[in-house]
Amino acid sequence: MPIKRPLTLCIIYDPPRILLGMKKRGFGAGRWNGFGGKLKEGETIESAAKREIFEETGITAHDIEKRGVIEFEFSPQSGQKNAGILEVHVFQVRGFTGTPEESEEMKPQWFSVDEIPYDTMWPDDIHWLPLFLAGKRFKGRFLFGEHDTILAHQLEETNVLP
Ligand code: 6U4
Repeated sequence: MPIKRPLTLCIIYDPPRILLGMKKRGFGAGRWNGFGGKLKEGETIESAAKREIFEETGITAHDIEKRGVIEFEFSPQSGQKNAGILEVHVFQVRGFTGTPEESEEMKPQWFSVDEIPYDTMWPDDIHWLPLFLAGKRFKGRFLFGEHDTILAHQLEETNVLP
């Protein structure tokens, strides 16, 4: 059984606008993404989420709510060796203070929800982000192949999140 690695992914949704970040380096570079990353030792998923939001945007999040959990698995053709299974915990940032500022890792930008740049996002986002924006809770699983193509996926609304 491959190991599961928890990651956070935080979406600052302040209707009708959404804050995304252009990832400048590392995993997912060149894509618009939410904010987040790995947990540091001793952190809860929530505290890691708030830390990453601050590090990547300069915003202080006061009120975050878990909205989804998505597992990402990489087939041998994907080229992501030893990635294991990424267990991504998706949060909505409801209350925050501060103004987004560019960091070493991310260039944040507000988008209207009508103009979400799905073409330059992870290919799974177009599946689950509409559920997120509609106020649903969800869980899912995506299998990636070569060039980050989705080979298979499951996605469902749920009220029970881990
Ligand atoms: P560091 O240590 O900062 O260099 P890095 O390899 O850049 O780490 P990290 O920790 O920033 O990665 O985490 C990756 C981020 O990408 C997390 O917020 C989760 C997010 N992510 C991973 N797979 C994703 C996917 N398929 N769709 C998506 N976000 C994804 O929308």
